[in-house]
Amino acid sequence: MPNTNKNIQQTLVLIKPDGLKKSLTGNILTKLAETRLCIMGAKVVQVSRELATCHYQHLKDKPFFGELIEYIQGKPYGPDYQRVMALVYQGNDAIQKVRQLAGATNPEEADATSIRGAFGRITTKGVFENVIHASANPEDAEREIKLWFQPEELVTDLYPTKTVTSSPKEVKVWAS
Ligand code: DAT
Ligand code: MG
Repeated sequence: MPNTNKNIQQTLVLIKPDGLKKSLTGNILTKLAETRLCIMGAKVVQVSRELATCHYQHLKDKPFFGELIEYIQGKPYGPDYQRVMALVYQGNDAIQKVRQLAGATNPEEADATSIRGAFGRITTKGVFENVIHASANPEDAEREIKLWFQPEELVTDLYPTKTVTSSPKEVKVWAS
């Protein structure tokens, strides 16, 4: 009998500003499509300092933290690239499959055929421009997906939701 045990996971992927600037979006999505994982949500985000700081909170005491926050915000790349593409993938062993494609954190140490190995670099300031973020474990994935996406931005409720009444506030709609 074939082993049909499934380990369905979700994972957050960010195509970082250097990936957008190097026109790697299509290339990366094609590689990710080979995993046969399912896209549950996708959007382009201009990353606030607050969002960047929350995302990388585990590194806040590192000497490279300041540069890392500027990098994920796309500050070095000019206004057209101050954004990331954020995606949520779901499927069997999603976390390990995407991490494998992404490669090691340090692009110089990453497998040459991985996304980071093929397209990443270390800047003269020591920033790891490693093109892509991928959640490292299920706990990180849940925290990161909840940080980057609201429930209505995902095609299904990946985590329990609740309905709240929000106080009236102005919202922007199309003018016509
Ligand atoms: P990963 O992105 O592989 O999960 P991480 O969570 O440890 O790795 O670090 C987040 C990012 O911080 C990483 O993608 C690049 C940067 N970074 C990590 N270690 C670094 C270092 N020693 N020097 C410069 N940047 C580093
Ligand atoms: Mg990480």
